[in-house]
Amino acid sequence: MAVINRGFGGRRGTGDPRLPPGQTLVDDWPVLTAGPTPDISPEEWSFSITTETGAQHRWDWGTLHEVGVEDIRTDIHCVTHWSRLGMAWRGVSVDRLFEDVETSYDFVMVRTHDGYTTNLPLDDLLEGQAWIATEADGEPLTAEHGGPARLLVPHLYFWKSAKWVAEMQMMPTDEPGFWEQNGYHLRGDPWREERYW
Ligand SMILES: Nc1nc2c(c(=O)[nH]1)N[C@H]1C(S)=C(S)[C@@H](COP(=O)(O)O)O[C@H]1N2
Ligand SMILES: [Mo]
Repeated sequence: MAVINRGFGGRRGTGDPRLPPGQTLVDDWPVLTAGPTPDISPEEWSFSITTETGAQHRWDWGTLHEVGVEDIRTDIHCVTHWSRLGMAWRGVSVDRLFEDVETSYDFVMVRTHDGYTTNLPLDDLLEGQAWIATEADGEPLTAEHGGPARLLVPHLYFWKSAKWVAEMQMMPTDEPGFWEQNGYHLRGDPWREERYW
Protein backbone atom coordinates (compact mmCIF):
# COMPACT_ATOMS: atom_id res chain seq x y z
CA MET A 1 0.00 0.00 0.00
CA ALA A 2 2.74 2.42 0.91
CA VAL A 3 4.39 1.65 -2.41
CA ILE A 4 1.28 2.70 -4.32
CA ASN A 5 1.02 5.95 -2.36
CA ARG A 6 4.64 6.75 -3.09
CA GLY A 7 4.12 6.34 -6.84
CA PHE A 8 3.04 9.24 -9.01
CA GLY A 9 -0.03 9.66 -6.82
CA GLY A 10 2.34 11.27 -4.36
CA ARG A 11 3.15 14.08 -6.78
CA ARG A 12 0.52 16.61 -7.65
CA GLY A 13 -0.48 17.02 -11.26
CA THR A 14 2.11 14.85 -12.96
CA GLY A 15 4.45 12.00 -12.23
CA ASP A 16 7.37 14.14 -13.36
CA PRO A 17 10.35 13.24 -11.16
CA ARG A 18 11.60 16.84 -11.49
CA LEU A 19 8.66 18.04 -9.35
CA PRO A 20 9.51 18.31 -5.62
CA PRO A 21 6.94 17.16 -3.02
CA GLY A 22 3.87 19.36 -2.64
CA GLN A 23 4.52 21.28 -5.88
CA THR A 24 2.17 21.78 -8.86
CA LEU A 25 3.22 22.55 -12.44
CA VAL A 26 2.20 25.89 -13.95
CA ASP A 27 2.43 27.01 -17.58
CA ASP A 28 2.29 30.72 -16.83
CA TRP A 29 4.82 32.57 -14.68
CA PRO A 30 3.23 34.12 -11.58
CA VAL A 31 4.60 37.44 -10.30
CA LEU A 32 5.24 37.61 -6.54
CA THR A 33 6.58 40.89 -5.18
CA ALA A 34 6.25 42.23 -1.64
CA GLY A 35 6.03 45.87 -2.79
CA PRO A 36 5.75 47.97 -5.96
CA THR A 37 7.83 47.03 -9.01
CA PRO A 38 10.87 49.34 -9.22
CA ASP A 39 11.74 50.88 -12.58
CA ILE A 40 15.51 50.42 -12.96
CA SER A 41 17.29 50.95 -16.26
CA PRO A 42 20.39 48.91 -17.13
CA GLU A 43 22.38 52.19 -16.88
CA GLU A 44 21.23 52.70 -13.28
CA TRP A 45 21.70 49.07 -12.25
CA SER A 46 24.79 47.93 -10.34
CA PHE A 47 25.80 44.99 -8.20
CA SER A 48 28.43 44.71 -5.48
CA ILE A 49 29.94 42.17 -3.10
CA THR A 50 31.08 43.62 0.24
CA THR A 51 33.35 41.73 2.64
CA GLU A 52 34.27 41.97 6.32
CA THR A 53 37.16 44.32 5.55
CA GLY A 54 34.82 46.76 3.84
CA ALA A 55 36.32 45.87 0.45
CA GLN A 56 33.72 46.30 -2.27
CA HIS A 57 33.74 44.53 -5.63
CA ARG A 58 31.37 46.33 -7.99
CA TRP A 59 29.95 45.66 -11.44
CA ASP A 60 27.75 47.78 -13.64
CA TRP A 61 25.73 46.53 -16.61
CA GLY A 62 28.71 46.64 -18.97
CA THR A 63 31.33 45.10 -16.70
CA LEU A 64 28.90 42.36 -15.64
CA HIS A 65 28.53 41.25 -19.25
CA GLU A 66 32.32 41.33 -19.74
CA VAL A 67 32.58 38.65 -17.02
CA GLY A 68 30.75 36.27 -19.34
CA VAL A 69 27.13 35.30 -19.77
CA GLU A 70 26.08 31.63 -19.83
CA ASP A 71 22.96 29.71 -20.79
CA ILE A 72 21.17 27.93 -17.96
CA ARG A 73 18.40 25.34 -18.32
CA THR A 74 16.66 24.86 -14.99
CA ASP A 75 13.46 24.33 -13.02
CA ILE A 76 12.14 26.84 -10.47
CA HIS A 77 10.05 26.10 -7.38
CA CYS A 78 8.02 28.68 -5.43
CA VAL A 79 7.11 28.04 -1.78
CA THR A 80 3.48 28.88 -2.72
CA HIS A 81 3.45 25.43 -4.44
CA TRP A 82 4.01 26.24 -8.13
CA SER A 83 6.92 25.01 -10.21
CA ARG A 84 8.07 25.70 -13.78
CA LEU A 85 10.25 23.09 -15.44
CA GLY A 86 12.99 23.42 -18.05
CA MET A 87 13.16 27.22 -18.18
CA ALA A 88 15.83 28.81 -20.36
CA TRP A 89 17.80 31.50 -18.54
CA ARG A 90 20.92 33.54 -19.29
CA GLY A 91 23.17 35.06 -16.67
CA VAL A 92 26.58 35.43 -15.08
CA SER A 93 27.75 32.70 -12.71
CA VAL A 94 28.21 33.88 -9.12
CA ASP A 95 31.41 31.75 -9.11
CA ARG A 96 32.99 34.22 -11.55
CA LEU A 97 32.03 37.19 -9.37
CA PHE A 98 33.63 35.66 -6.28
CA GLU A 99 36.93 34.84 -8.05
CA ASP A 100 38.77 37.84 -6.57
CA VAL A 101 36.77 38.10 -3.34
CA GLU A 102 38.66 37.25 -0.15
CA THR A 103 36.43 36.43 2.80
CA SER A 104 36.40 34.10 5.77
CA TYR A 105 32.66 34.63 6.33
CA ASP A 106 30.32 31.78 5.36
CA PHE A 107 26.98 33.60 4.95
CA VAL A 108 25.58 36.23 2.61
CA MET A 109 22.83 38.82 3.00
CA VAL A 110 21.44 39.65 -0.42
CA ARG A 111 20.01 43.17 -0.80
CA THR A 112 18.04 44.55 -3.73
CA HIS A 113 17.37 47.91 -5.33
CA ASP A 114 13.86 47.89 -3.77
CA GLY A 115 15.00 47.02 -0.22
CA TYR A 116 14.17 43.29 -0.17
CA THR A 117 16.63 41.03 1.63
CA THR A 118 17.27 37.28 1.74
CA ASN A 119 20.03 35.25 3.43
CA LEU A 120 22.03 32.35 2.01
CA PRO A 121 25.06 30.28 2.97
CA LEU A 122 27.92 31.08 0.55
CA ASP A 123 28.03 27.33 -0.21
CA ASP A 124 24.60 27.64 -1.88
CA LEU A 125 25.84 30.40 -4.22
CA LEU A 126 29.02 28.75 -5.57
CA GLU A 127 29.92 25.64 -7.63
CA GLY A 128 27.55 26.40 -10.49
CA GLN A 129 24.45 26.81 -8.33
CA ALA A 130 23.65 30.53 -8.70
CA TRP A 131 23.65 33.29 -11.32
CA ILE A 132 22.97 36.98 -11.76
CA ALA A 133 20.31 36.42 -14.42
CA THR A 134 19.50 38.93 -17.14
CA GLU A 135 17.30 36.89 -19.51
CA ALA A 136 14.56 34.29 -19.20
CA ASP A 137 12.59 32.41 -21.86
CA GLY A 138 14.74 34.03 -24.55
CA GLU A 139 13.89 37.64 -23.59
CA PRO A 140 15.48 40.26 -21.36
CA LEU A 141 14.00 39.93 -17.85
CA THR A 142 10.89 42.08 -17.57
CA ALA A 143 10.73 44.60 -14.71
CA GLU A 144 8.10 42.57 -12.84
CA HIS A 145 10.35 39.48 -12.90
CA GLY A 146 13.36 41.41 -11.60
CA GLY A 147 14.83 43.08 -14.70
CA PRO A 148 17.34 44.24 -15.53
CA ALA A 149 18.96 41.60 -13.30
CA ARG A 150 17.99 39.22 -10.52
CA LEU A 151 19.63 36.51 -8.50
CA LEU A 152 18.80 32.96 -9.68
CA VAL A 153 19.30 30.15 -7.14
CA PRO A 154 17.11 27.44 -8.64
CA HIS A 155 17.93 24.62 -6.19
CA LEU A 156 16.27 26.60 -3.36
CA TYR A 157 12.72 27.98 -3.14
CA PHE A 158 12.30 30.97 -5.40
CA TRP A 159 12.04 33.59 -2.64
CA LYS A 160 15.87 33.27 -2.45
CA SER A 161 16.12 34.46 -6.07
CA ALA A 162 16.12 38.17 -5.26
CA LYS A 163 14.78 40.41 -8.03
CA TRP A 164 16.56 43.73 -8.87
CA VAL A 165 19.59 42.36 -7.04
CA ALA A 166 21.99 45.04 -5.80
CA GLU A 167 24.39 43.65 -3.22
CA MET A 168 25.81 40.63 -1.44
CA GLN A 169 27.09 41.49 2.03
CA MET A 170 29.25 38.82 3.66
CA MET A 171 28.10 37.82 7.18
CA PRO A 172 29.79 35.73 9.92
CA THR A 173 26.47 34.10 10.94
CA ASP A 174 23.21 33.20 9.16
CA GLU A 175 20.92 36.18 9.84
CA PRO A 176 17.35 36.05 8.47
CA GLY A 177 16.26 38.22 5.53
CA PHE A 178 12.79 39.62 4.86
CA TRP A 179 10.70 36.45 4.43
CA GLU A 180 12.95 34.47 6.77
CA GLN A 181 12.09 36.96 9.57
CA ASN A 182 8.44 36.41 8.72
CA GLY A 183 8.47 32.63 9.18
CA TYR A 184 10.07 31.25 6.03
CA HIS A 185 12.79 28.64 6.48
CA LEU A 186 16.39 29.91 6.79
CA ARG A 187 17.56 27.74 3.85
CA GLY A 188 14.53 26.63 1.82
CA ASP A 189 15.39 23.32 0.09
CA PRO A 190 12.29 22.30 -1.94
CA TRP A 191 13.28 18.60 -1.92
CA ARG A 192 13.13 18.64 1.90
CA GLU A 193 10.05 20.89 1.90
CA GLU A 194 11.89 23.49 4.00
CA ARG A 195 9.03 25.99 3.67
CA TYR A 196 8.55 27.46 7.15
CA TRP A 197 10.11 27.14 10.57
N1 LIG B 1 13.36 42.25 -4.72
C1 LIG B 1 12.49 41.26 -4.53
N2 LIG B 1 12.83 40.01 -4.92
C2 LIG B 1 11.97 38.99 -4.73
C3 LIG B 1 10.71 39.20 -4.12
C4 LIG B 1 10.38 40.53 -3.74
O1 LIG B 1 9.29 40.80 -3.20
N3 LIG B 1 11.29 41.53 -3.96
N4 LIG B 1 9.87 38.12 -3.95
C5 LIG B 1 10.47 36.79 -3.89
C6 LIG B 1 9.49 35.75 -3.95
S1 LIG B 1 8.61 35.42 -2.52
C7 LIG B 1 9.33 34.96 -5.06
S2 LIG B 1 8.33 33.60 -5.04
C8 LIG B 1 10.02 35.29 -6.33
C9 LIG B 1 9.01 35.51 -7.41
O2 LIG B 1 9.63 35.83 -8.63
P1 LIG B 1 8.73 36.10 -9.89
O3 LIG B 1 7.80 37.26 -9.53
O4 LIG B 1 9.66 36.42 -11.01
O5 LIG B 1 7.95 34.84 -10.13
O6 LIG B 1 10.83 36.46 -6.23
C10 LIG B 1 11.49 36.61 -5.01
N5 LIG B 1 12.35 37.75 -5.13
MO1 LIG C 1 7.44 33.46 -2.88
